[in-house]
Amino acid sequence: DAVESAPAVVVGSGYGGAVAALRLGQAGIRTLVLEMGQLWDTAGADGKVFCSTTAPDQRSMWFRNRTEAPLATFLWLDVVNKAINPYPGVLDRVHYDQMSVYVGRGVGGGSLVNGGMAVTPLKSYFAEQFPTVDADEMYGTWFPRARAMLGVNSIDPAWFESTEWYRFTRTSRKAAANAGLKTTFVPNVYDFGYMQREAAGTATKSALAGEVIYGNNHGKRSLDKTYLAAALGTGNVTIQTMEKVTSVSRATDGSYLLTAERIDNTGAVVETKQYGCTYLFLGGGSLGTSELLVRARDTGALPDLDAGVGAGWGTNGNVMLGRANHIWDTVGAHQATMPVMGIDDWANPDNPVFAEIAPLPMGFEHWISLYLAITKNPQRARFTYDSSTGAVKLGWTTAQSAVSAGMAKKLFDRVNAANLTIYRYDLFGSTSKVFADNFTYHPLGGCVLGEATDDYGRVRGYPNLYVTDGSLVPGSIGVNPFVTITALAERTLARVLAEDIRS
Ligand code: FAE
Repeated sequence: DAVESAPAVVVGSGYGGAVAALRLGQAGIRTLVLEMGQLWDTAGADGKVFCSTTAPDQRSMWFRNRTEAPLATFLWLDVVNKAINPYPGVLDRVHYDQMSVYVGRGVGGGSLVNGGMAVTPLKSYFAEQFPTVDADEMYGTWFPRARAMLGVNSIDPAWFESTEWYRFTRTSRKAAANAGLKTTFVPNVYDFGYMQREAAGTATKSALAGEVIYGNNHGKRSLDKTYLAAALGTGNVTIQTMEKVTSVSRATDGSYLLTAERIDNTGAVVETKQYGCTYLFLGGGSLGTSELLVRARDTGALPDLDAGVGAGWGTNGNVMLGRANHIWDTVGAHQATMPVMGIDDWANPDNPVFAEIAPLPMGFEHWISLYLAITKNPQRARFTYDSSTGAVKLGWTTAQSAVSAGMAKKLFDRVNAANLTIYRYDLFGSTSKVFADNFTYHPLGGCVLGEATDDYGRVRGYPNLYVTDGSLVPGSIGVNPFVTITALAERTLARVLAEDIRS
């Protein structure tokens, strides 16, 4: 087969991949981005690119017969999920033995489906997680650069206090305050000016129309509108879609070889392609990058990869839960899909938790306060290669999730006690399931910075091979992770361009 060559190849177009693509393109380096999902720029028969959470169709999920939303049931009824046709939809739920992981698929990766919360971690916790990284430089240079490039903005506090669309957040804030807990506004990449126009009826509704985990048609500054648009604008970057990289190896001259499978809308492999490059940047996310490298090491394709490849994986302590409010504490039939506030109890040494106040836009009053808690769960797991099936498995166990659930319970027992409220028992599929600790939105680790790589994301043992995504983060960062992933990628690219490529 013919090998298509480029000086640089980037695998994946999420945060890590997008930063690499832009900075390489700006440096004048011809760069090929390989993305397994599709480019989301074409409207369907309904005139929309993406479908909403309330009326999901084939665009919602990655090759499924049925949607798999995080909230499985309402009043124990199977009313949330819908039958759909298998199609390369935008949200995937990857099932491992005892943990499932939500990830975005498409040009922009997770930025297409996430809640847009753009949170910079506490400096002290960042320094704890990345002891070899200069935290002053991160907070002085790379975090500000990431926030500016991502288009981070904040909700107007006066509008927040008055709009019906955030009543659910104000109700949760009151419940937290009654328990003596601190809440804090969190910035977002959704354009709040646009959202105010949605509320005023002068712009097409998106965040105010239930759009989020299956994509936003308006208002969201996803990576295809920021980093990737700028990358394409350099004229040096090409993005190939619907191509999944399945293996990586090294040629005798030290260049890298990749195999990619191009699929069609049915998922059938229509072409197997070979790529060659001098510089290879892995941005397939914690799952994608870890899988490629673990397989490469354990099949002997890249035998010198460090034993740390595949290790240090965590869920960022994610747990989802709902509380039932009193009849007089309404949450509103109208809810914006972009979270703007969290309960910040991270400084509590006995039980550090940061819990985002999550929307549950069902179009009617349901009195539910929903939360996505980020707990400081110290448990970590490892990816392993199963030579009998060729699959890469994740060793995370139910018992490890229980640690997160226990921490979330400790915090929300306080909230319930202070408010004389109870949990919702009907949301996660079975009567005993109050804490949804069996999935995560925040897969982190598998190729941890300073362990499987050097302190800049250079993969140990393999010159010109770099990791730029969430697999660098050691399982926990205490807040929603994409600002950290972006800032670390900016730092890596600056260093690599100066020391390895330009010189
Ligand atoms: P990611 O964005 O996952 O990008 C990886 C890309 O690589 C994807 O486009 C894949 O399709 C592609 N890919 C993977 N493997 C291959 C392969 N072998 N060949 C070709 N392409 C491949 O990685 N984070 C926040 O900070 N704030 C939030 O509000 C927030 N909300 C979230 C809500 C949801 C529903 C989800 C799922 C996630 C949320 N996150 C949030 C997490 C955030 O989106 C995630 O940490 C980042 O997207 C991870 O960035 P990476 O660059 O690591």
